[in-house]
Amino acid sequence: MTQPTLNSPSVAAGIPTLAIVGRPNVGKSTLFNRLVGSRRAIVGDEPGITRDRLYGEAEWRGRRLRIVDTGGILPEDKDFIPAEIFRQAKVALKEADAVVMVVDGRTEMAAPDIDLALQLIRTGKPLFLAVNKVDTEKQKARLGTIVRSKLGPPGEYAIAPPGSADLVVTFRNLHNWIGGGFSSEALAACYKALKPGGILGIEDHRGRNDQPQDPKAESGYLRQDYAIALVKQAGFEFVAASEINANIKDTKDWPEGVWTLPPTLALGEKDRARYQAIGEADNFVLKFRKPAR
Ligand SMILES: Nc1nc2c(ncn2[C@@H]2O[C@H](COP(=O)(O)OP(=O)(O)OP(=O)(O)O)[C@@H](O)[C@H]2O)c(=O)[nH]1
Ligand SMILES: [Mg+2]
Repeated sequence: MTQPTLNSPSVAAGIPTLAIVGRPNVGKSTLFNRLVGSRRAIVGDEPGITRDRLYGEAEWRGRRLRIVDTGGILPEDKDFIPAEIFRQAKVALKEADAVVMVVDGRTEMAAPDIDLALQLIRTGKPLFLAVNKVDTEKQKARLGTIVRSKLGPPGEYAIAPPGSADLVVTFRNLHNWIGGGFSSEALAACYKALKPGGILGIEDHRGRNDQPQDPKAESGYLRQDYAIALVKQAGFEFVAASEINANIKDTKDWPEGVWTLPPTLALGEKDRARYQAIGEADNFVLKFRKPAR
């Protein structure tokens, strides 16, 4: 049984909250109505129909959930989506325990989808992708088959059939692979999965280049030159580096390593405002290529 609640965050305190986000007009409110079991959210054909956050309650496999519908987020075009809608979606994200990103399965994935996905990944919250507007068998066939694979010890390194992938991207994982002692296996798995000429993208916390690299990367930071050398050792060519996720305010000498900074804020309330003002770590974004032959 589902029961709508008042449009207030305090009503359902203690119940896990699921936020529905995505670009305008992808069907967020339609999903909300389906989950909440009512027509409370207005659904419409023009983008920007939902302007406020809307709360409802649902039950899923015997557990109660609070669901939040939000207005569409379009990261690169703040003029098109009024600032208030963007702000409302951010509030919803902040209070969410998990996030569903809805996309329109009939349109190509575009840069704004990737930007939004990156922003959502950075929240560190469990993230689910919902591909909507797949109405016919023909459209279903276009999506292909989705196969989940595992990466990591013991022995699970076949992430995709050999030579099948055009692109492999990995965000803030390389330091974990190094810490876990399986970075060469993981990089070899990326190499193997890629087609000749395929691209590997790596983002991670950039360490100071005036200090030696800890071979376990326990602070979570990796020197950019160290990362490049490691990936080259796996057979890749270095193509380019981007400063898109750089942060000059990050001095990289924090008591709990990179996790001192948001989004983890490992010290809790201690100096929280200071760390929030610094923001997330200085991150490198590196592009590599598997040699064409
Ligand atoms: N064909 C098709 N249309 C759908 C589907 N789901 C939703 N729609 C339509 O898509 C349009 C947008 O749906 P909404 O639920 O209002 O989308 P939204 O993401 O909440 O949009 P905003 O609030 O404007 O950001 C409406 O006309 C819906 O009827 C679907 O699975 N298939
Ligand atoms: Mg809506």
